[in-house]
Amino acid sequence: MPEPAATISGAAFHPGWLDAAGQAALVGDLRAVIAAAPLFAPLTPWGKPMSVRMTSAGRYGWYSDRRGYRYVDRHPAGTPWPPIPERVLAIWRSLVSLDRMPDCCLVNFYGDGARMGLHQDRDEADFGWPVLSVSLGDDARFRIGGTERGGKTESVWLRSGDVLILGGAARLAYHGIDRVVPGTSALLPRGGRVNLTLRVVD
Ligand code: MD6
Ligand code: FE
Repeated sequence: MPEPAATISGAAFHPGWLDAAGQAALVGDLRAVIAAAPLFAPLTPWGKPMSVRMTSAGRYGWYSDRRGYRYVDRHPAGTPWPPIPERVLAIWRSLVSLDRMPDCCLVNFYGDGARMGLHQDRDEADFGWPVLSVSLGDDARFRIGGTERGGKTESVWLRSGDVLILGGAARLAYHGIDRVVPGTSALLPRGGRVNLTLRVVD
């Protein structure tokens, strides 16, 4: 597997992994995913809608409501999640593995003012598999720390086309998005940011 250009708190950072044409093609694929499985704002376990709107592709989609965080096999409308686009799977094959494909591609959309608080990705069964993230659209400040809440953190700007992989000792690192800067990318005609995360679920 290719060496990352940098490591941030143990996460492998591949800035500019996708060129402009690759990013635009991916946006086209995601339009089809969102047409089949519209974005929605999950409720936190405390009953408040998240500022990030989400949907998923794959065998499982990530979901949250008052009953907590979990993976479900249907969109809230009752329809199956659409398949993960081949172009997305190709990124996983290049950077993670040929032996097992992800079960879920979570699609996060950040409009005006959306952010994501520090969290761990730990709803999956096997932490031996990394989580791979792809950034598209406006620049975002990503914050990452250790495996304990309240520890030291560092931040990195994620730009359109960047790939970041949380694996190994960083698999359970706390991380989040402090802010997204409007107008920093022309990829999405109405602005905003999309983040894809690929996960092996079970
Ligand atoms: C985001 N990313 O970039 C939020 N999770 O919008 C994540 O929550 C994330 O970047 C697991 C692994 C990589 C990530
Ligand atoms: Fe995460």
